[in-house]
Amino acid sequence: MRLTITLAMMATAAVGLSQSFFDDFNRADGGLGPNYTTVTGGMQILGNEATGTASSNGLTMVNAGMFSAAYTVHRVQADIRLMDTTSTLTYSALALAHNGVAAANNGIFVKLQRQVAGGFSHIGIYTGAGSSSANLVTPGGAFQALTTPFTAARLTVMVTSPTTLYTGIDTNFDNTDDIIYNSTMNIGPLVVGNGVGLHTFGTLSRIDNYRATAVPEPATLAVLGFGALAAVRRRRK
Ligand SMILES: [Ca+2]
Ligand SMILES: [Ca+2]
Repeated sequence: MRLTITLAMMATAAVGLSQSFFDDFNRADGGLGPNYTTVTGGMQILGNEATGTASSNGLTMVNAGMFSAAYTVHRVQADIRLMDTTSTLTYSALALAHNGVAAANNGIFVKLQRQVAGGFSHIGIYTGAGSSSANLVTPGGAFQALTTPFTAARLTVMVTSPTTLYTGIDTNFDNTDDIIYNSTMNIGPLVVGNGVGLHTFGTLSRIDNYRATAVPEPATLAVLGFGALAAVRRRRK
């Protein structure tokens, strides 16, 4: 009886409660500041936007302390854009459900990449700090061409069920996603966590208005709890 009451109270408490971390990067050029931790590579502020420090893969995480311990960060969103339309390789990436480990099969890492001249031409729905994985399956492939390239968009990456990852691209900033991918996560082999992050390959892609949203959501907690258990098991080995 006590369990039933407790669960009901939790469900009630969950309604309407969420936490957000937001950064518009509107401050002096230089480091991202104390809210971030570099895992590999590096990020900087340039012209009130976030961008990479080098043309290399990488991962920078938002510090875990930005969210209450019992909350699950289930959604990350940002505006991304290109500085020009040349063919130079560059990308902007958002990390979600991440444990801060850069190797393949750790966390989610979604990037929009300029592979050919004209605009963001490809999407990579990856793990770690940009690795393809058989444990994160997207129809059309982990790395695929976009039908219509664009130079700016709002990218949303969200855990929508214990096994499903949603990626939405809003190419005209009207808050309706115009390109959508639903990926299947094979949690267990894919080790997830409760972290979010970002990365840009080179300085020709930018990230702005970065927002991560956390909720006390049982379904999502189950996903991340499983990942945490897997991480503990891995450490014990
Ligand atoms: Ca800004
Ligand atoms: Ca739209």
